[in-house]
Amino acid sequence: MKMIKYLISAAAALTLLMLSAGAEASGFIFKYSDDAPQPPVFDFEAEYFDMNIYFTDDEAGILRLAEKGYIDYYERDAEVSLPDDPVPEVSPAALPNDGIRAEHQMNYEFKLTNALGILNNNIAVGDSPSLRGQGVRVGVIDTGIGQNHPDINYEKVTQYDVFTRKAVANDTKGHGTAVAGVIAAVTDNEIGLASLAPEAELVVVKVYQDGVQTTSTSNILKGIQYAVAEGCDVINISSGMGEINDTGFRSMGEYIDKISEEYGIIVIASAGNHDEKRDPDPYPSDSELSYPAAWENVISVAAIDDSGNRAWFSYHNMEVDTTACGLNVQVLTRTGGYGTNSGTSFSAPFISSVAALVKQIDRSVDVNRFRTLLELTSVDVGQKGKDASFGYGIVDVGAMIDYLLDAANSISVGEIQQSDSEFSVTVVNSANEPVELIDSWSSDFNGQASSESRTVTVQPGENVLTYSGMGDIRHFVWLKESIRPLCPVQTAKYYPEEM
Ligand SMILES: [Ca+2]
Ligand SMILES: [Ca+2]
Repeated sequence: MKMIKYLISAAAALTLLMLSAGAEASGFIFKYSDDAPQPPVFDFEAEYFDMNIYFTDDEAGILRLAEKGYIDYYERDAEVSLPDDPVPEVSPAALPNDGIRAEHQMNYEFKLTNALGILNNNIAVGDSPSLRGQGVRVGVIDTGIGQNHPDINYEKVTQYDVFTRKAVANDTKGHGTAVAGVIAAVTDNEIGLASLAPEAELVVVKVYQDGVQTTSTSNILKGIQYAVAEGCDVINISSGMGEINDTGFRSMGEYIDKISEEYGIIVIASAGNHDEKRDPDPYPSDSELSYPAAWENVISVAAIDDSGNRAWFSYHNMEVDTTACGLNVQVLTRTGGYGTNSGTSFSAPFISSVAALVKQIDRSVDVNRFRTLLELTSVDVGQKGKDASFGYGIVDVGAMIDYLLDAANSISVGEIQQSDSEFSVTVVNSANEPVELIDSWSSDFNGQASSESRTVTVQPGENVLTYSGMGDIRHFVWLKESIRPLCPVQTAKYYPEEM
């Protein structure tokens, strides 16, 4: 298990802060103690985030709180950057501005014929006409989005700029537009690019200021929090930082832990890029880490080239979970055209689009289960098993979707059995992993109705679910937060003789 230990207590941090030169960003993030007097009234200006985390420029103010023992920790707001793109965006005129289509997009062509099958065959799931990310919200914490692109469906885009606090996130760099297009470019509209999740709703949060190439941990944190408030199921962060000690990452990391564990949000980030060309050694020693990608509750996405080798720039370390094409990725440009970009910034959003499809099928899939799905269904390449270059391997979207649908089909529910006033059903889980179900019972005895709905985890094999009651009994099971019911309603009657 990956663990980052924070050894910096509030008191020790004082020393470290004085010693450290610090990064470009200014200000401090601090965690007001849950045990301290509430609500906090500060004698300095502080901006509330969430989880009792605040931002302020006033270090002296923090020190006063620290002396009273009111804060758990504080940390310097630090610089976060877009990974350096190893290949700059080419002129849009160098590429056709229409008809690029899926067959020229390496992420579809390479080992992903099943993905193309999904695009072309519109697999029906429940009430949804097809599996294209309908009803799923994907946060894009980036540089914003171009405001006039024919391959973006703006009706499905929510925008926010953390600097202006307005609902327009105009992209002046191009990075965010490229990332957004990989996830959800309009598909089957005869122009430009295709994507896996064109019906997903994007929540594009601009966390980079115009004319500045870097941002700060507090801005990324604000972006994540906005995406969470907007109900995102998946959050893509194609940014990173190399060091997390005394960098303001603790609060971000703890927040990511909270949203992944409590809300089931899947956070996906770029593994990071080298800034100088190296030979793509297939079995390299570990490279640096980039955060948040290397954080345990984040899916770290590396990059392959068009031959399936590790892209020369891609970070390789044991925190890498998966990989996708990141060399010469066809992207949307902020000015409304098309171009190519390279970098893990553009492989990560492909995995975010995959996660959107997974969430469409089963909302209960969290980061741990998504990682398990990657392990179970990816095409293993490179060293056998999970490795530093490819993680669990190259995603096979079709196999993952099939696996998920099979998991839904793996549940069979027996008829209601009765013994005295207790009822039971036997649920058989023929998958090889536990499945979460909503187990609902109701009874109606001479007009007195009662019902119970509970979440149960059914282990592989036979599981017996029991309930007490009498009268007309009804029972049914749903895959948790899924659009797929698992069985018809079962009914039974129990009216004791003596009543
Ligand atoms: Ca298109
Ligand atoms: Ca491998």
